[in-house]
Amino acid sequence: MAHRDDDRSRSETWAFETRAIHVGQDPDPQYGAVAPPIYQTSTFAFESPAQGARRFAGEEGGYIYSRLGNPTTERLEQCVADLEGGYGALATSSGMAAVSIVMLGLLESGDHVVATDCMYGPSRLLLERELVRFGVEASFVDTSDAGVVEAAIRPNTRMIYVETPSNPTLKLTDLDAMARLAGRAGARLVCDNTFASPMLQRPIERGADIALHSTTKYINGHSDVVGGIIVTATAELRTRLDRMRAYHGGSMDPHQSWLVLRGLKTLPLRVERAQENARRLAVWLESRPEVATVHYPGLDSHPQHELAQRQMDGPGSMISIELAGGHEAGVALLERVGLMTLAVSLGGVETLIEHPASMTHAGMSPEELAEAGISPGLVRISVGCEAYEDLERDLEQALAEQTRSPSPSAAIRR
Ligand code: LCS
Repeated sequence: MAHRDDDRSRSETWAFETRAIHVGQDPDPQYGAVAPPIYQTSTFAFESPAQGARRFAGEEGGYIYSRLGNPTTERLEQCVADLEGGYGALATSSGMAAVSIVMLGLLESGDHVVATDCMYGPSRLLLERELVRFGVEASFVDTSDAGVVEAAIRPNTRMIYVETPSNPTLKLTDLDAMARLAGRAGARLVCDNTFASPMLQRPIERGADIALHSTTKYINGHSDVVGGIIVTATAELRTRLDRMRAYHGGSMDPHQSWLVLRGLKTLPLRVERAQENARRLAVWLESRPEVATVHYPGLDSHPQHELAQRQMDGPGSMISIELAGGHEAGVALLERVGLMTLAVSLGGVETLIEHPASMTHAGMSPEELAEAGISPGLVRISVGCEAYEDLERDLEQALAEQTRSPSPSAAIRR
């Protein structure tokens, strides 16, 4: 099962890099295959009717049906739970399945949630436009200010939901402060840890009840799988969300799990390389006259640089910039980059660039976007693992071109 076992005691002496490669990834006991087998099956045979009955009654371990559990998926769950310092994990068919299983599994009619105002658009819309139909209320506030969160807490607040660093503004939320507030309020602290990955931030070690991810991003890292994972601090939470995952139906499938497990082995290498590129690119961008603001927690100019150093093991590889020329200049940049790919998503080995207000966060109203600090000219870059010089050269030519002539689409509009 995907929780602490004998493997765990061995892993406690291992560094993060070693655990990413070995926890849950012992050679296959049947043939010694070093790469874990993909148990590509929907269902598992019982030896007898009595055994089937015992498994359904929970009196005997073993597998029943892949929506409920699968050996390949459990290897991934064991590894990510270990990397996050959690009790156990539940892999899901997408990051949004992880978000919705956590919300559906833990919230009841009459409950109130305090959530980060600037977070991945659909996570916010799920609370704001859908769960409201079931009597769940949410306040979206600037969770980077603990005082604001404290003031938003009501007697019926049952969850503090944070995304740190936030998508796409790279604002940070102080997890120690949130854990204290949640503890006092009798609420659960849930952290979407997608932007940091367990390599750079482990919310459960800071008192969160749940850390969740879109494994589509850094954990898999190759832009070839959509997936998610929920890590719980306790056995009780894992049991509760395991039940909700069974009803919700958003379990990760074995082939998806195998691919994510393969990507996970190189998480430390990829994160280090991409972060090094991002650090250099952020400094370079800050020096450019075409760029008005660079949002990157690794810069001294980031308002929460000190918190980033305290709470994270590195600032990561997501950068947002606002161009001096506003929206039009942002669009022109997107049109002129060559190496960087114009696409949503993030956390892959290739550098991606997008425009949040019209793409990832398009479901939010202009007022909500303004409140969340997502300006019309904000451009988000997921820095990848290419050679740094090639990335700088690509942005250099796209920005230089901008000062020479207006954007082709701006010309068309005129
Ligand atoms: N949480 C965060 C912080 C995300 O960035 C995303 C997806 C999700 C959850 C949902 O995960 P999914 O279901 O897509 O696996 N973020 C995306 C983005 O910024 N661009 O495209 C998807």
